[in-house]
Amino acid sequence: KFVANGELGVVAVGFSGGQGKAGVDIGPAAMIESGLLTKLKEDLGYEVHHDDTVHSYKELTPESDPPFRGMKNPKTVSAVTRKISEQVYEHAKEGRTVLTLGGDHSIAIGTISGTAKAIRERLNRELAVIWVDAHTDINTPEGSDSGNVHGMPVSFLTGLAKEEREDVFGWLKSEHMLSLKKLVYIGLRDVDRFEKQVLRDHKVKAFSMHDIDRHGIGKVMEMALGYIGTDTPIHLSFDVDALDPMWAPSTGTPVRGGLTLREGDFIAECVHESGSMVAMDLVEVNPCLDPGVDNIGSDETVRAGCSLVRCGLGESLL
Ligand code: NNH
Ligand code: MN
Ligand code: MN
Ligand code: MN
Repeated sequence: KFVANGELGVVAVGFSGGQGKAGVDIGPAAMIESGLLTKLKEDLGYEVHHDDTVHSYKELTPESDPPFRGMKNPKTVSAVTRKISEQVYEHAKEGRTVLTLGGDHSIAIGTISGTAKAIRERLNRELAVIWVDAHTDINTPEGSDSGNVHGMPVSFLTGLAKEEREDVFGWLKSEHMLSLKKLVYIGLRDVDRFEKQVLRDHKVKAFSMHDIDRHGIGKVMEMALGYIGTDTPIHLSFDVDALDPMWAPSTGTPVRGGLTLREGDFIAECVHESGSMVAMDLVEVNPCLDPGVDNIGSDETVRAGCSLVRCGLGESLL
């Protein structure tokens, strides 16, 4: 068993190019300023490895980046996720648990590819991914209605979408990839028609809000972790929009009828408790989108994001 060594690698990604709304790039700073990393050190006892930087990757922005195969900012998102992949890999190869704070969900192309590569090299194992989200983010460029790459990361990571061009995700090699059989979704409620067909064609394991209502979150987590098995490293990719907008209103695409904060925390706790979690992403916190007054919506969303991270890293253990 791959035991956690008490070391945590943190990558803070201030990036919003995978979608159209400004502000998701300040999500990580908001979570860090609210004291998240200090808590992880002082209360949870992690040895935190962080470069004290919220990376914006501005130096990687190409001069011109017109749409390609319908994708918006293709070269920018490719270059940024390639860099994130290396950063995450460098942490993971040392046996550190890796926490990535986003940023929009396109950054998972980097985080998951970096973890997958390190886990193959270090443990000779394939990675499993638990993707907690209102959305499946499995559009191919041609299947996407929006052209936003944050709706496509899973298709590139699983090889459903392929592109030869090195500067448009062609850098993704087999060692970076994830099997569609090792993917589990939780919290779905806004899945595009094209994506539903992909889930059916490939029999992807998915627990929608309907399944959570039917079975309860306890049973759903039992089934999700049972499907993955006890001997497979897990990357938890948590989109804050999985939570109901009541708890996380400040996000780019809020969808009503979502998880309570407690259900979200419980998911993260169960993944932690499995002892198999090797990495976690917390993405799509956008403090600039606030439907409330006096920043109440963004404060609550940041608070919820921090809570999910702490639960994933073991806060609730007695
Ligand atoms: N499915 C839509 C798209 O591809 C929306 C994706 N938006 C998200 N995903 N926030 O988590 O554009
Ligand atoms: Mn960093
Ligand atoms: Mn997402
Ligand atoms: Mn989403």
